[in-house]
Amino acid sequence: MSSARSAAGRAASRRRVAARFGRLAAVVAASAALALLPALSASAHNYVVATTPAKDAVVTAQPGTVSLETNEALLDVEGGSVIQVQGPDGKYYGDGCAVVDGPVATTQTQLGEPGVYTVTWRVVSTDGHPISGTWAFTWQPVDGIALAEGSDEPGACGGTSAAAPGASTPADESGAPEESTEAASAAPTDALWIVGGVLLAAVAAIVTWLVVRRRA
Ligand SMILES: [Cu+2]
Repeated sequence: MSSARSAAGRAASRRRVAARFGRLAAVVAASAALALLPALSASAHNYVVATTPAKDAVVTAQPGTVSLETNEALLDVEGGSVIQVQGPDGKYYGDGCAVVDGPVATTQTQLGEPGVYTVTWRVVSTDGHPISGTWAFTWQPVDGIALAEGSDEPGACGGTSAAAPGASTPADESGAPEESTEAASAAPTDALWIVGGVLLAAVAAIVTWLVVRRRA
């Protein structure tokens, strides 16, 4: 009778240990997730929330400007913001120079030959990393609108762009640091957050393992 009772007691004890282990595992998973959270937010880049003209829009009057808006304030870095407007004739309309105002980057442009225009942009994310992309809209000027002459050259600002149209990398959303000093100084910060998060998770896992092992 006493041996049966102690066997039952051992079984109950094992169940308690198992339950404790389950709770600990949950705590470890949660703390690992919390530790990794800053790393995730630190590596999140600005993303485009709106463009003018809108993607695939049909424009009938000279827009005067082309702009994009992101979710957060952009960094106004010398030479970091470029918006190139390229016509169906492959020519450039505007100098590619972009003015940053908070989350918005804007360039001046006068459109020429009707057709599909491609906007290629590069701006500097809040964390110092360049982000880039393209969108297109259709230019269907109504009669009587003055059309601009395009330029064969990308223009004063567009000429220095890493996001030049026709480049083999159309969009860099990966956050790969480019040559600007801002990018170079921001990259280690991201890496530190990630390494720190991983280390914290590892320490939490080791502590849990030691605690569970001692109780078992
Ligand atoms: Cu970044």
